[in-house]
Amino acid sequence: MGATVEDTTMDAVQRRLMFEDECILVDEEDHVIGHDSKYNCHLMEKIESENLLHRAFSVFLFNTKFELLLQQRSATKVTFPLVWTNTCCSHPLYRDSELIEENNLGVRNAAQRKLYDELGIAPEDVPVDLFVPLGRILYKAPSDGKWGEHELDYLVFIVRDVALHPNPEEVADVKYVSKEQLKELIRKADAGEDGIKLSPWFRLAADNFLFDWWNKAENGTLAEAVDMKTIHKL
Ligand code: DMA
Ligand code: MN
Repeated sequence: MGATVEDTTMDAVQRRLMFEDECILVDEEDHVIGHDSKYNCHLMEKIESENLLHRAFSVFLFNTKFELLLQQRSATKVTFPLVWTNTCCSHPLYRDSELIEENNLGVRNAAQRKLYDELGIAPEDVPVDLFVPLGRILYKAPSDGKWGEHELDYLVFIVRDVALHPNPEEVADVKYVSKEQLKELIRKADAGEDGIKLSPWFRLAADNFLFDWWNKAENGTLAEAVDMKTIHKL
């Protein structure tokens, strides 16, 4: 599909990524079946008419006090602008280094790349071996009428103290939260207080897995939570 008049209002940086980033298309069992532009993969019309599903990841980074780093997406993001979400979300791209399935290395390589792009976290601060992929969810979520997500999303934890240099093109704000502070944020989002909005994938992760996994990370039993066989259809 060609660009429409409306697309010319898209932020230039985000527009470039929409056409440069080539996402990995998968079936509902997460087998690679092809690739398509980030643009096409996020157009609701294409998602519905061609049933496009792409691979994604969501990183949850904790400091060593076990506070979770959240980001607020920038106002220029095409999908879900200004919503609060987990540390970093993006897509492994259709390139050799990010297609490696052994030990989910492709996803871990992509996570390291985007933590630098979005939050300026040095790759040596987040070695790929420290990422712990815990599970996969499959979900669909409209953003506005035109854009949305239909993803097979890898949920990945990492515990590290890092230096942050957020990229304003991507990130409007950041903050670390305790479990209690996150519960309060969720309450506010539900009540529509303070204009707080949470991303749909973060909400699904929080409702289904996050707090249990967070406890296990603190107790040193996170390995018990790993289930990379099931794909949770949420
Ligand atoms: C896409 O995130 C991934 C998920 C899990 C929603 P995004 O829109 O932030 O991607 P990108 O950072 O590549 O624009
Ligand atoms: Mn996506």
